[in-house]
This record gives sequence, structure tokens and C-alpha cells, in this order.
Amino acid sequence: MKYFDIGKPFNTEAVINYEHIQVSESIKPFDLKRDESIVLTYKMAKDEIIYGLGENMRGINKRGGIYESFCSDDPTHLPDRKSLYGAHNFFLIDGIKSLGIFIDFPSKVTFDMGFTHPNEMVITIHGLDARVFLIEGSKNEIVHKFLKAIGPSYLPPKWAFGYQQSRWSYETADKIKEIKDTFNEKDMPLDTIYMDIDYMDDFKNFTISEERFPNFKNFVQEMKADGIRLIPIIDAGCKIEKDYEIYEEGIENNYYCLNEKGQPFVGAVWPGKVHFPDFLNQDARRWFGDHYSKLVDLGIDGFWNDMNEPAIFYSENGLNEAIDYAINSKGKNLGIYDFFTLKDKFMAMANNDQDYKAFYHQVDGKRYNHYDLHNLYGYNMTRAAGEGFLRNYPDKRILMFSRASYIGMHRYGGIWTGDNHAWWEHLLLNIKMMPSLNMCGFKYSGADIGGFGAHSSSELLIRWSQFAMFTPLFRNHSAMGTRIQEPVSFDDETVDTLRHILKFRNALVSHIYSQFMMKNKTYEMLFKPLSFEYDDPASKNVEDQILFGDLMLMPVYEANAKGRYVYLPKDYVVWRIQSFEDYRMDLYMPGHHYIEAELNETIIGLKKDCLILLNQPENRVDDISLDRMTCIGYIENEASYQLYSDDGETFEEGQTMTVTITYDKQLEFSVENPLCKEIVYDVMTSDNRRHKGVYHV
Ligand code: MIG
Repeated sequence: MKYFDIGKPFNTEAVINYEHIQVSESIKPFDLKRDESIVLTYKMAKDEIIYGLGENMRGINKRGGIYESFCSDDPTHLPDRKSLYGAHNFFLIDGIKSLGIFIDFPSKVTFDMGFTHPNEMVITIHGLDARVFLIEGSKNEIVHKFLKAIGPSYLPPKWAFGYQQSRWSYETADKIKEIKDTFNEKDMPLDTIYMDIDYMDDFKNFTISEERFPNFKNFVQEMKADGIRLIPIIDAGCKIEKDYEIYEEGIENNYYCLNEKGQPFVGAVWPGKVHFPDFLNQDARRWFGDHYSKLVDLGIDGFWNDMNEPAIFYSENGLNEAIDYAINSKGKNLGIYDFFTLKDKFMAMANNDQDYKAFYHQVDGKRYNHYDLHNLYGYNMTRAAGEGFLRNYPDKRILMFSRASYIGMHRYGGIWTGDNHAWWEHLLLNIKMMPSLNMCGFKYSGADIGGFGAHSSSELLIRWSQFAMFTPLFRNHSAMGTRIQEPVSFDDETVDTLRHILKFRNALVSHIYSQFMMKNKTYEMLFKPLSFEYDDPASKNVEDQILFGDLMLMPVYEANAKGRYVYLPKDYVVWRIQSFEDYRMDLYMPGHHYIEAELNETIIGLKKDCLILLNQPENRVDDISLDRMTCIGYIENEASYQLYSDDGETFEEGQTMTVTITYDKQLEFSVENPLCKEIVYDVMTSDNRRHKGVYHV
């Protein structure tokens, strides 16, 4: 791995491990131009594929599109949307040789990946100083080197791998209790309930509405007694209000971003007028990070950071300008252009570049314009929280994920992919996005299951849950005004189907958790495109199946489908699951197949010589025991499986069990470092026989 500096780059702290990284003499194969901005160009060979770019629209192969890294809050992710909430400038060109590239630059970068000209890649870095990393090797080696350079992921607690229920908003303690009780009544797994902005007093960070959540500490304990953890939201902007502690402390210590004149910059978000903490200033970071403790001390074990692009509904300047323009237009016969200008004045008020250029950060005593460091804001908010947790609770894992992010933020928290919609297209997008998020370091991630905006149908929610069952963050969240989307709020048949899916996910928790912990350590992706494991030509073009370790995920993502076409590069056993107890296994030869999957069936491919261990499903992750495990597999001669397990709550190192099964007319088990007492097995062998039984360890 090498890096090449253009000008004097800002240290974003994305890359932290420089041990095997050298300075590069050139930026080949790129041509470099530097005048008003930095432009890198590269001629792409005909069949080269581009992987990566983290949270972005379009496919696993990013070629043919145009993308922009500039953390933005736009709740309508249409196919041509160029930027979402994250700025993930790492990608990989895969041709005869492979090359990984990371553009470490904290402001706007445009990636024209063969959009303007099919064979030309044009990367425009909107500034004059950047560090560009170049990584050679195979695809897997490149990602491995990159993940090592940016360091391991933060560690969420194990319960954060359970089913999580959210809604904007469950406004009162009673409502939250009711949700929990309904889940209990309907025997539906649940580990957390989210508290969206309405739990706060007037949307003020680190406050709790006395009226809607009286005696909060008791309430938290009461929920916990039933195994449910509450996860409150924290927003970036802090309300301007005299005597509000955060406001006063921030002003007193100069912790807020300042405008040109050196006064705290004013924007407006949920609480009305706010100041934005200067998360790039380490003192401010420390101060803000310590405030999370207030809630932790009340029994809260996790948070989500929102609106940290930062989203700005309007600024005083923008609003005044628009209002003046409107007043001037009053009574006039507006031509069509004047009318549109008037309309745009209001429409363009939110998240406006003019506003981003109107405030400043203090970094190590130097002043920087926000626009130039824009993509580091959400990252440093989450860093403030993450550093605070480690400082104040060094032995406790706390759930944290963020909306905005930059590469490197995964060391402090995960991400969710923001305001998607209850559209089938967004289920498919979720599938395609997982590998590229992993490439950029974000392992603890997931989308709003069922869709945030728009009304979800039961069918969409079921299909989405069948896929998301594998994403580390497994959360159903939806917006105000949309159809109630909890799995318990649908018709009986849907509730039954979702119960089976959620229970199955719970049975997978020890596996997903173990994969997360092991792959984090070895700097590998959890989700991979097929071409990262198979080098046949057809695997390169698969955009709607992905690998999760030895499992092939082949989700159904279309309405009214009763199955789907699947490409299998090798022979696979298709595991067709209705519930933990009820499933089929069928052997398929390599090639293209139509595989049936009724609405209540999840289909998963098991590759040859693979095993997977499941725990018995419970309704809470805390209740999971490893004593009795279920083993599913497909074996020709020998298959081995590792299960990592630890307490899931502290940073104490755990243990790894290895289960090996060999097959020669009959199955032979061997278990190293046993963590379980019994293995209930159901294994298919390549001679198309099924072997069922119980192995006592
Ligand atoms: O302007 O807190 O993406 O998950 O429910 C909307 C309310 C603010 C945006 C987040 C969404 C959350 C919502 N927030």
C-alpha cells in the first residue's frame, strides 16, 4: 500500500495504521491535473469493474454512474441521486489487475465512473490538497490491506444483533410499554425499542420530556427488567435557549462553530434555532461526548446520532433572502423564470452550500471553513460519543450508529443508511450496498427494514426481513405519517411469517455475532460480491446475490414473486426455510436455476463443505444459550466451522470452538475447545443423503 500527496492534505485520521504504507513516487495509472481543483483521470479497459464507494446508489458494479461524496440529508433516494449521507471514497478497479484507491479528502469529490464517457474515469477533488492511497493485490488482499490501514470496527454489544424496533416516534413511555407488551403477547422477538426526537424536551439534546416520560430512570429499569433496552436519538444541532445547560456550556467555552464574525453560527433544525458543536475541536468533542453519560447513568445502553451531515433546514441568511425575494415579488406579474426563482429560493434553503461556507471549525488552534471539512462532521460527532464511552465506561460496550459518516468513523460506531423508502428498489439497493459498506469499514450497518418513507406492504416487509435477517443492524424503522410497520401490526398470517423470520434471525445471532467478531479481527468483509470468491465470468455480473461467509444470500426482492432466478457458480444446497423447525434442503448443480420461494420461505445457499451452527431461538438475545446448537451443512469430505463467543458486553476476549465433520459413508465429529454440550445436526452430503442426529460433545 502506498500514498501520494497532492499539495498539503488535511489529516482526516481515516487511515491510522501506516506501518506497511510507503510514499508513492507517482499516481499512476492516473493522470493528474491541478488548477482550480484536482482532477484525476483514468482510461478504463472495456471489462473493468468498479467496486466500492460505500453508501451510494446504483449497483455492486459502480461503473457507468456518477457519484458525489458530500454528506447530504436528502430523504428521496432516487436512482440518479449522487450523494447520500456518507462520504466513502474507497473503490477498487478490477480488470486484468486490480487496484484499490482511497481519495482521502474531507470535502466534495465527484466520481464520474464512465458516465460522461463510457471508458473514462474522472475524479474531481474540489480542493487543492488531498492524499491518495493506492493498493495493489487481489481484490480480497486490497480490501484486507485497506481495512487494516483504517483499523478495526468498534464493538457493539451482542444484544445489538437482535431484533430492534423503531418508529418516528413512540412519543410516550406508555406507547413504548404498549409496543413491548404487544411483542410479548404475540411471541415476537425484540431486544430494543428506539426513542426518536419526541422523547426530548423541545428537541433539546440530553434532555427528557418530564411530561411524556415521567420518572425516566424507573421506566428504563422497568423495560430492562423485561429484557428491552431503549435507544434514544441524539441530533447534531443544539437548541439556543437561555439556561439550557448545553447551550450555556457551549457558549461559555466556545464549543460551537463560529460564523465569519466570530459569533456562534445559527442554523435551524428540529428545535428551531440551533448552534452546531464544533466536533472537529477536541475540547468540544470531549465535552459533548461526556454528556452522553447523563443518559447512560440512567440506564441507557445505546444511541443513534442523527442530522449530523449536518442537516440544516434553513439559516437566518437563507430565510431572510427568500422572504425578501418573496416580498419583492408580491403583486408583480411573475414571468415563469421569476416564479421558479422564487420557488427555488425556498426549496434550496435546506442544506445549502452557502450555509456550509458560512461557518468555521477550530482544529488544533487553526481555523477552517466548514465546507472544506464538511465530510468530517458526522464522523467527529460519533467520535465524540465513542471516545466519551471509552473514557467514561472503559469496560462497557455501548451501541452507537450514525447517519453521516466518513471512512474511519467505523472505529467509533456503525451506520444506518438513512431515509430510504418502502420501495422494492430500496430492498435491492440494501442488498447491493452491504458489500460496499463493508469494503469501507462499516460492518455494523443496515437499512430501515420495510422502508422509512412511504407505506410498506406486508409482502415488502416480509421479503425485506428475509434479507435483513443477515445484516448486523436489524432494525425496522418508519417515518411519521406512514403505515404502522411493526411486525405485530399486520394480519395474522403476516404476523406468523414475520415471527418465524425474527426467530430465525435470533437463532442466527451467535453465528452473525461470531462472524462479525472474527472478520473484524482478520480485516475481512462480512458481505462479498460473488466475484470475490469465484472467478468465473458469470459471477462478475451477479448484482442480486451476495455472499455472507459460506452462505449465498439470494433474496427475493420483487413483488408477487414466488421464486427467483439464481446463479450458482458451484454446486450448492439450497436451504429453503419456513421456520427454525421447518425447512427443506435440495442439492443443485452449478448454473442458472429458477428457485421457488413462497412468501413465507427464505432461500439460502450452502456451499460445499460448509457448516453453520445456530443457537435455539429465544425472544431476547440475552436469553441465548450455546448449550444446545443446531448444525446445518453440506459436506463432501470434510467441513470445519468456527464459533467465536464472549460475554458480548465488555471487551474481555472470548473463546473459539472448532467443529469438524468428516464424511466417509458416515459422519465423524470432532470438537475442539467445546462451547456447547449438544449438537443437533442435519447435514446433507454430496451423495445426496441427509444425516440427522444428535452429537453429545
Ligand atoms: O428530519 O428524527 O433519518 O431516521 O426518524 C428528520 C426524525 C429527522 C431523520 C432520520 C430518521 C428519523 C428522523 N430524522
